[in-house]
Amino acid sequence: MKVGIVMGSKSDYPVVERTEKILSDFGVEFETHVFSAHRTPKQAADFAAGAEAHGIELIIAAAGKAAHLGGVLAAYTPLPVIGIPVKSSTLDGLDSLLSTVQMPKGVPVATVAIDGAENAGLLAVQILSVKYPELRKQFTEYKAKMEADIVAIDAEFRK
Ligand code: RP5
Repeated sequence: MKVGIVMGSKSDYPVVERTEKILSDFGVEFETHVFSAHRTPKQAADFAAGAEAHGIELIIAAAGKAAHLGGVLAAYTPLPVIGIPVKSSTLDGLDSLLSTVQMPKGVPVATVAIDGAENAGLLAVQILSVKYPELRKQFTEYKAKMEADIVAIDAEFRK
């Protein structure tokens, strides 16, 4: 199982490395690229068109400003695409969010929150877990731990 991560610029990496950490924690292999929908559109399109043949099962696209990367990659592949709108401009990421999420019907990009890097990784794990039962088990354990941690914090307030 392999995830392809694409960011529009090296400057997006502080966000993307949080997605990489989640995938690593779940033992999901990934490869990370820098392709821009505007600066290197040919490379972006070629990557998306060839991703399935290279064993990639899902793509995560992180971009800011006029963030068309997720949509362009989704246009060239049947694989599911998760978009991370990156906060990288004076508009606080609202520009990136709208550019990523407002896809025309027929070409969805599953968009997480602005800078929602961890949720992008977790959503990738959930999607892949439909095919890989061991991932589903890990994700179920992750949720149980999250619940137990919050229950323990609540109990702290009652001491
Ligand atoms: C977008 O523009 C990138 O995804 C990045 O979020 C933003 C700024 O890019 P740089 O000017 O830092 O390369 O295309």
